[in-house]
Amino acid sequence: MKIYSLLLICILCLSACVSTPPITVESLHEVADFPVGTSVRMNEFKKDPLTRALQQYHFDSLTTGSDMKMHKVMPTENGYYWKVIDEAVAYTQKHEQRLFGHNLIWHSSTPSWVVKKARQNPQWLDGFMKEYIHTYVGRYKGVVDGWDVVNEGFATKGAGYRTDTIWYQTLGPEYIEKAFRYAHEADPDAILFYNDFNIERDLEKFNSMMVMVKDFQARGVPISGIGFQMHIRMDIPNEVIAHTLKQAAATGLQIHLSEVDIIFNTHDDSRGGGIENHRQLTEEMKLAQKKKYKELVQMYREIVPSEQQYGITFWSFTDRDTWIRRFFNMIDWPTIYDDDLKPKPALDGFLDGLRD
Ligand code: 9MR
Repeated sequence: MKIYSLLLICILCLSACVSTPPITVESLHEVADFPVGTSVRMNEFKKDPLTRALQQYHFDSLTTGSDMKMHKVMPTENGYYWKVIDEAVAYTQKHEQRLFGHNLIWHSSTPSWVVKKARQNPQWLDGFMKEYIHTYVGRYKGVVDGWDVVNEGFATKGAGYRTDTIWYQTLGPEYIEKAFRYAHEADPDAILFYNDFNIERDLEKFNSMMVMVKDFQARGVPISGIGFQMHIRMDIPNEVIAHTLKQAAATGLQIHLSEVDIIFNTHDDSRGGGIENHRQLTEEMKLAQKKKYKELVQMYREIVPSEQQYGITFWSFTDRDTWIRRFFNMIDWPTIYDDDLKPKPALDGFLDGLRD
């Protein structure tokens, strides 16, 4: 009996040590004067004490990487699935973090039953969207701080709307405006974002988005922010990023860097479309990435007026968990923590950018 008790104590001590090693770097959100967040995948996250400890230490905002999308909220026509979202709410409330809602309408997370039904009966889609947004945003009114109302509504490359989506095909570009109006009706205080990728570097795409944003502002469509996903690459020129950030900030809207990571390799934005120019992360590359993170944070702080700084959110904060490897099927090291959950120079770069 004694031996067993001793063993149990040893195991408990060991697991306590493993789960909470001392964190020796400064806390990002404590140094920042705007919210700093990360995305997490709730099911893995809740079973991972070390990642949770780091998350609680560094961040005061949380986005779920997948759990709040339509294919998770309404996988079938039979009803809503709130369980994991409620867990995210409980977690953020317990740890005094902001919960960000990603996302309401996205071509890529529209469940197949919705596509099928809209094809059979186009009249149905608008009413469905209204009910979905009213129910969902209404349920988390005052709890979810802000929403990506429409995600990636513009074409992958160049000018114009994304047309390969049931929303555009059925309702025309007006689906975007409708989604904002429905979200605002459900929670008039929620901060409502249009969110997209490559808008910091593809000027045609950025300009298309800006035409829409300015039109919304002129007509009183309730948009409150622009989300730059900011999945960038080491060689994206700072001048281009600064230019787009400046134009976006001139709207007076909130600016969220909503899915930040910085890669070395290249890809063509399609699943499996990665090109591995780099197979190993050298010391030189780590330092270059540190500099790029610092410059990104500096640009955000210098260009976006403080009252418009909604915050910076990482899209996973460890190389172990990055979506880049899975989606593009290639190696890369885009984040601030390495595969062993050790801080990288990139983390110091981010802190330097916050301090300078
Ligand atoms: O990183 C997310 C991944 O875990 C999900 O499986 C995937 C589908 O829901 O979405 C990924 O996140 C995407 C985000 O929602 C929108 N911008 C691009 C992100 C990476 O694909």
